[in-house]
Order: sequence, then C-alpha cells, then structure tokens
Amino acid sequence: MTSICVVGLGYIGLPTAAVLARAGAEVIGVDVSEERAAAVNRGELPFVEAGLGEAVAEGVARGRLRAQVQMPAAGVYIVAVPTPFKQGRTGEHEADLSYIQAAAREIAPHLTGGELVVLESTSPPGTTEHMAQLILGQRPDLSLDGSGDRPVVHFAHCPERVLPGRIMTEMITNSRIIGGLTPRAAELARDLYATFCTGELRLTDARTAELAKLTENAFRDVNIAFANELSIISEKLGIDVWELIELANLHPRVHILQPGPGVGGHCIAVDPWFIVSAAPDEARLIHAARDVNDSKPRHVVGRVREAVAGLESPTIAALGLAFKADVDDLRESPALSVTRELAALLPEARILAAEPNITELPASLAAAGNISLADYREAIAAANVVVLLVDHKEFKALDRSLLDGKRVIDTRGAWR
Ligand code: SAJ
Repeated sequence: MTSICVVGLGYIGLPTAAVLARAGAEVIGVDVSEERAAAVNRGELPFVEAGLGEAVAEGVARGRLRAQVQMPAAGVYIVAVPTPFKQGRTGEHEADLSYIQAAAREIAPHLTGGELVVLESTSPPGTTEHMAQLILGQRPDLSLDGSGDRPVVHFAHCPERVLPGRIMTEMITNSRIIGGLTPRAAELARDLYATFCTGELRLTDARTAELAKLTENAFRDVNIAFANELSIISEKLGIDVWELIELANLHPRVHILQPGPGVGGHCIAVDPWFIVSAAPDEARLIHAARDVNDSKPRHVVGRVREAVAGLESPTIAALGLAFKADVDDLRESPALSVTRELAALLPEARILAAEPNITELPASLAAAGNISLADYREAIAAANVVVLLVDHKEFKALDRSLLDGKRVIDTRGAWR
C-alpha cells in the first residue's frame, strides 16, 4: 500500500491515522503543533477517546505510524483540519477555510501526479473544488482530468461521521459518503476506505457529499431544537417534558430527541451555519433551530437565578462542563457558558464546578474569581443550589439522597 499522509492530528485525523496504520498502511501524521507530533511519537494521546490510546501506541510501536510537522511526499493525503466558523462580512457565521488553504499550500509542492487528495473536514459546498483550485493554481503542470497531457491529481470529499466517545468503533462500521471531483477520484477514495471500513461506501460528487454531511448535523440540530422548544413550553404549562417526549415517542413514526442546556461541540453547533451562509434566504428552519439551541443556555441561567433568589450565601454546584456526557471536550459547550455566565451575573455566589473528565479549570472560568473546580460529591454537599448540566455516568449514578434539601435544576432529565 502506498504511504498515506494524514494532515491534522485532532479528533478525526489521529483516529483515522491509527486505524489506517492498523489496516497495514504506512502513515505519516502531520500537525502544526511540535508538541502534539512528539506526543503521538511517544504513543501518547492528546485527548480522551475510548480505544484510541491502544491503536496509536500499537501503530507507533510497529513503525507504521509517525508524526511530524513537515509535510512529506505521499501517495495519499487525507486533510482533517478544523473548519471553525468565523463572523462573516455581514455579521453572519461563515466557515473559516484558512486551515484547509494552509494544508493545500503545503501539499502542492510535493505532488508529481497520480496522488489522491481527500478532504475529510466538514466543509461548505464547493470547498473540495476550492482546495483543488488552490493546489492546481500553484501547480499548473498538473491537472484534474489529464487535459493538456498533464499528470492527474485526484480529489475527493469523504466526510467523517463518527460520534465522539465511539469513534474507534464507528470509524470502522459506519457507512461513508464518498464524493469525487471526478468519478475516478471517487473510485480511488472508495478503495482507500475499503481497507478499513466495513460499512457501505456510497459514491457521489463532492458537492453532494459536502451538503450531505452538513444535512446530517442540521437534521439533528433541528430535532434537538424541537425538544428544547418543547421543554420551555412544558415548563410554562407545568408539564414534565421528559414524560411528554417519552409518550409522544411511543408513536411508531415519532422520534424526538432530548432537551438539554443547549447544543455544543464542534459539529452540530457549527455545521448548520455553513448551510445558512450558503443559502441565507432559504435556510429559515435551520437558522431558527440554531437560534433556539443557542438561546437555551441563557434560559438555564435564568432558572438558576430564580433558584438562588432569596438565598443569603448562595453556593451553586454546577455539575459538568463538557459539551456532552462522558467526554472531556469543552468546545462550544453550553455547560461551560452557563457556568461562566452564572459567575458573571452572580458575583456574590460561590460556584463549584464539577467535571470528572478534567483536572484543571479552563482559563475562561478561572478568570472569573468565584468559580473553583471541585469533586462532585463535595460540590453537592456544600451547595444550596445544584444544577446538572451534563449527564455524565457519575452523575447519573448519584445517590439521590445527597440532593435532599437542595434546590435542584436537572437540565438533562437524568434524575427523574
Ligand atoms: N444533544 C442534546 N439532545 C440530544 C442529543 C444531543 O441536547 O438528544 C446535545 C449534546 O449534549 C451535545 C450536542 O447535542 O451538546 C451534540 O452532541 P451529539 O452527540 O448529538 O453529536 P456530536 O457533536 O458529538 O457528533 C455529531 C454526530 N452527528 C450526528 O449524529 C448526525 C456525529 O455522527 C458526527 O460525526 C459529528 O457530529 C461530526 O463530527 O460532525
């Protein structure tokens, strides 16, 4: 098998590199961080993910996986760099493609023709084309289709669809969408993923693949927004939203998701904006769903403020900071923003943040002055108000008698 370069050793790139190495490929991981590359070469993990540590250590020990900061020559490039959003010129969210552009600039000089360049990063429609244009603009001696007798470089978009916490399983078993800029590129990418993926591999064009990935996450976002809106309606009407959803879901064609303190993470809270920025006048429901989910943390803060009212020395136990259960990822976390907001709005309160998956308070919270990181049992014992923000397994298994006499706000329905 030809050598494979995975660009970006983050939540997707590193597991992909490890899985490819396990499948027998020679894999070179590239990351802008010297520190991260060195850690990978020692077989160490920069983040928590079940089963990944073993796979990385095994790849390194067998000499099939190594990491570096310089872009190497390779037969296949898999680009798995971040595509965060930034504020567009009109104030709307739009995709920041600068990491993809930087990767393209570095890959271009190493190409000789015949290579496959795969974009895995979640991207707005047209990004694979944009990446190809950047590379071929830098290398006019190469082409997309062999025109002018110039050697061909193949480009495809193969969006990742793995669920954090289950990445090592889902990377193997999930079906994949493979969108080529040319049919040949799609076939070559299919052959690559077939070396480790047991799910169905469906070929299409790059633009459809780009929008399909965004559609999946927008679908989930809209469904969660529906649940979040129901939770606010139910609160107003004095109805238990969890029971309500359970009952509605007894219908064979109704599958409502769960309300919570908002939607976080680097995917569902971000990707729908790429659809909105591609079609702002048309994406009305998708835009509204983003607004509903983004406003939920503020609603939770309001409920905690009501609970605190009248208390002489309020101590709030904020349970969970991660964006969802049983991960250590704090990106776009609603739990984090609720905790930060509470500290700012209630300077007289002492806030004990409990997050079993981290050992240090993030800088944005440490700066507040009235937040400290605590063990969840100690936080609950010291608090008069307890707000459950993440349904981590430790919290779900809590002895409920510890909550006796506390004012409790359970945003996840974990203690019903
Ligand atoms: N959430 C709820 N209620 C629910 C489900 C989730 O409030 O019923 C919240 C979570 O607490 C979290 C956020 O939504 O804050 C997102 O969590 P998630 O578990 O739904 O999704 P992610 O962001 O971890 O991963 C998603 C997945 N996409 C879909 O399920 C359609 C995953 O398959 C994608 O690969 C990933 O985005 C990605 O990288 O795009």
